[in-house]
Amino acid sequence: MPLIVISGFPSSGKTKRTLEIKKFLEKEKCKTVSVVSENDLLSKEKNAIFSDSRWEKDIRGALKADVLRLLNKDDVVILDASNYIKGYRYELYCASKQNKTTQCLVHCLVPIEQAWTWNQTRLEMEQYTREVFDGLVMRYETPNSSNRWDSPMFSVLPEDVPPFESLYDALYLCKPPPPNQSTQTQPLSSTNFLFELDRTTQDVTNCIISAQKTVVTGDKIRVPGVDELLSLGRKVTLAELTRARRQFISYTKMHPVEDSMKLRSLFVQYVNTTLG
Ligand SMILES: *[C@@H]1O[C@H](CO)[C@@H](O)[C@H](O)[C@H]1NC(C)=O
Ligand SMILES: *[C@@H]1O[C@H](CO)[C@@H](O)[C@H](O)[C@H]1NC(C)=O
Ligand SMILES: *[C@@H]1O[C@H](CO)[C@@H](O)[C@H](O)[C@H]1NC(C)=O
Ligand SMILES: *[C@@H]1O[C@H](CO)[C@@H](O)[C@H](O)[C@H]1NC(C)=O
Ligand SMILES: CC(=O)N[C@H]1CO[C@H](CO)[C@@H](O)[C@@H]1O
Repeated sequence: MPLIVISGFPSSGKTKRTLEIKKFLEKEKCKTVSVVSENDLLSKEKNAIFSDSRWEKDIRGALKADVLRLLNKDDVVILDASNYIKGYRYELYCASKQNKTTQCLVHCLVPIEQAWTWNQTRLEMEQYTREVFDGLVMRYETPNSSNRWDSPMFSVLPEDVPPFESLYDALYLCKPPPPNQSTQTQPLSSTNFLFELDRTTQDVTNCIISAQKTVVTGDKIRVPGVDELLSLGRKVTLAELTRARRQFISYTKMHPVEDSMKLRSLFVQYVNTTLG
């Protein structure tokens, strides 16, 4: 009866996690597991669907109906979809509550560029266009375990093994996840930090690229939110910025800074020094 809601960016490994969890519950816990998958409904038309809010809404409705139908049975239901809308996750929560089943959320957390890279390695007809991908990332309402409908929440990073036993406990023993998740999954602050890091650096990159289109080459560039001016002295390419961004991200992951304004300014300084 329990419901597992998967959530994450496009191409963030949701289906992979779904299959891992399914296998664990079937093999180790002798449960029957049904998967309701967005992929089955999106088929080859995902780009068209995610560009059409009404069509998208129909798909969400169909997925929810499938989940509700299965929730009545005595098995685990995993909803493998982006589930990016907060209100939608709330509706699912209300439905499972009404059906007196437990629920938990598995958040597949990957940096945006990694998700995009993963999506690039698939068959062409299965790929998202950049526009649709970016739109989905932008609309993504990040789950927050402080919301009762997003809780208990398990964040799984690409290199993590999903916390199978904790998941099982949360669903069947109604035990909340242990407070010390840090050994299995990243603590919430790091979770948010990765997002901040990804977004902030992407935003700065975009600012620089668009500023370069309007200023005279060599002029200083003002990045909103940063006092000091960026002085590159030449036109830098997107490839250079992307490389700098990747280096900055891997460095900063090891040396987290929680304040996003500070991150912004550090990244601008980094670009200033490495590309200027
Ligand atoms: C992109 O992501 C979708 C949804 O996760 C997946 O079905 C598709 O195979 C992926 N293709 C890429 C390009 O990853
Ligand atoms: C999560 O929700 C809590 C309470 O509403 C809020 O204080 C916190 O900032 C939120 N976290 C994020 C990352 O939005
Ligand atoms: C949680 O982790 C901290 C630091 O690793 C440790 O000191 C503490 O004892 C742990 N708490 C529990 C309940 O395991
Ligand atoms: C960039 O470097 C120049 C000198 O090379 C300096 O004047 C400027 O303040 C620096 N800007 C930032 C944002 O660090
Ligand atoms: C068995 C059971 O209670 N099923 C209910 C689950 O929730 C949906 C919608 O919330 C109801 O329509 C079902 O009757």
